[in-house]
Amino acid sequence: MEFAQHSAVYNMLSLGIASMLFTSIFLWFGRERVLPKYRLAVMVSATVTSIAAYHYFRMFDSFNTAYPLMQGTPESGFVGYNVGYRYVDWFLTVPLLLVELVAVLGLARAIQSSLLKRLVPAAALMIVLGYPGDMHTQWLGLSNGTWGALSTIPFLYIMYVLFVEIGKSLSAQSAKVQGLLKGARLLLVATWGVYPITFILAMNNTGAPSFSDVVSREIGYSIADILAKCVFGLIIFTVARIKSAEESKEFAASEGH
Ligand SMILES: *C/C=C(C)/C=C/C=C(C)/C=C/C1=C(C)CCCC1(C)C
Repeated sequence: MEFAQHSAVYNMLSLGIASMLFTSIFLWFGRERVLPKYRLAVMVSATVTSIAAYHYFRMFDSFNTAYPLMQGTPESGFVGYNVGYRYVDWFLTVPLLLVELVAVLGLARAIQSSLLKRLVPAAALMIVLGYPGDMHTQWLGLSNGTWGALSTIPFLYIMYVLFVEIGKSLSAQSAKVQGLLKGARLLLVATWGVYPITFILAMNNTGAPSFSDVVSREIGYSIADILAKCVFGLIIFTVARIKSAEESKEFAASEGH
């Protein structure tokens, strides 16, 4: 690995730690500044970035052990970089991101649970099926591309539920909230779309990923993570605050609206 490649991944993972950690702290402190009914959405957002902050520390460590710097030159260490941290992170955080989106909508309980019963298992399945592809082990004799294609099935199902099913509930929201939620949904689709593209760019059906595969994959996933977890979480927080002010005059007055 070249020094520039090493620095790019090193700095990206470091930015990941800073973004996840400080968004978590902000959201944990901010949770009191919304009505109680929206607190769950904010706390789930904070949980997502906290889980990710932990895993970014692990990835940073794993990367430095896999490619230690010897007198300024990156060498290959005795153990490989463990992409498993990302997948364990996603297995926990991707279903929770969908929970935070559904929670902030403030829908009737029955609709909320029917949406989550479909979204959460689909999200978990998408991550589980993607892992063997990014591990590059040709598990069960299937190529990385085949695992990626299998993972795309639940991915498309999630997109369908977000657009068609959640789209129906948007008309019940105020114009201001509708605009923000449409923005949040667009951000979700645009950033979640970066993951399969990154997967394809680093997909190497002939064995272990090359250095440049590792570099493009780590940079792609890290940028997408910061947008899909931190920026998305801050939009959810803003939606929760606007809805709180719309629904309670006392809250609006106490927050100086
Ligand atoms: C915070 C982490 C997030 C939002 C991760 C999202 C991950 C995906 C949408 C991954 C999707 C994949 C495919 C659709 C096919 C190839 C394999 C994956 C797992 C990269």
